[in-house]
Amino acid sequence: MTDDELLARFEARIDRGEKIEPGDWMPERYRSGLIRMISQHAHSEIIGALPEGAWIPYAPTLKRKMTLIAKVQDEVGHGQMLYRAAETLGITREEMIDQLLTGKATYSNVFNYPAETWADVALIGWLIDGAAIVNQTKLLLGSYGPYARAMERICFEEGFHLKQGYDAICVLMAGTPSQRAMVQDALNRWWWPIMMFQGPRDKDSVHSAELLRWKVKIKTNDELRQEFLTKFVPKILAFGLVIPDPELRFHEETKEWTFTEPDWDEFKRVIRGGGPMNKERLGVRRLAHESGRWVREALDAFVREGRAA
Ligand code: BYC
Repeated sequence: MTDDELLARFEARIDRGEKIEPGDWMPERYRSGLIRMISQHAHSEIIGALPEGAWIPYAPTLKRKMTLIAKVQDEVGHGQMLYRAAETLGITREEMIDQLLTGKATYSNVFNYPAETWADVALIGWLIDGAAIVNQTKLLLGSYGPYARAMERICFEEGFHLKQGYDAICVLMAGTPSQRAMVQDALNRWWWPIMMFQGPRDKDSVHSAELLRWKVKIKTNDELRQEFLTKFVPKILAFGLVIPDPELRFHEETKEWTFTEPDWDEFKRVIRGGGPMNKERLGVRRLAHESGRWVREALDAFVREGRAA
């Protein structure tokens, strides 16, 4: 078959809703686009464990500590599942980790900001995991089998993350005035990074057109942002919290939100390494990677000797 015929057959399979599996023919740009997106997603899970992970020793109660440990462990597990899904496309885990540690690969903008108080931890669990669920429940309908299947497990666990974050917010909002003020302060700082979480505006999105055509993405960045607002703004307001955007408005006629655009120059700076916490986050990962070197070397030696025996 010619390349054009192979492409037509590949696209027809996607149109019929079939999953593409690792050994199947796929266009090179489908493969490389998936590697970029899945590995970036994996890095986000691994780095995303850090802001909350740092709060484990300071969790206010034993129950919160146990819950947070479980959540952070889940996030790292998501990273491992996603690295495994990306490996089926012909890249090794070592290559992906090297890209992360050398700053060649990027990860979600939101994890380059500090988690200053316990309310930040609660808010991350509620709204960042909430935004992630909006995104990931679409990705599980995606065309690449291993990524879509990893998403099933991940979405299931994200549901628990969201509930524990919401529960922590409920407790703080039913608490003292200073606890409520702490949540408001966290919301003021996290609102704009969260508004950027679903990616740049559709008109500035580089990869969307191709990824949508091949059903790697199911919704556009703007559609996901709208869905997040529809789901969460009423809940945020129901707590009596104030969203730090005076322009935020829902329009009944169009069923759409209008809002102040976040600072997209800041977004670009942050994802390219210029955020307040980029250096620290990567520094922690590099240290962890170095500390684990002896384990990797011991395992390699074990496998080599096992083969030789
Ligand atoms: N942050 O063409 P576009 C979690 C980049 S972790 C950083 O629209 P695309 C959690 C984009 O890569 C789950 N960079 O891209 C963990 C591209 O740059 P490059 C995180 C971003 O791929 C622990 C450029 O901007 N979720 O939930 O079509 C604790 C142009 O963008 C971001 C995922 O990873 C961003 N926010 O669409 C708690 C979901 N947005 O690569 C929670 C999987 C865009 O050309 N990923 N960029 O240099 C996706 O769904 C899509 O990749 C995106 C972006 C919607 C994020």
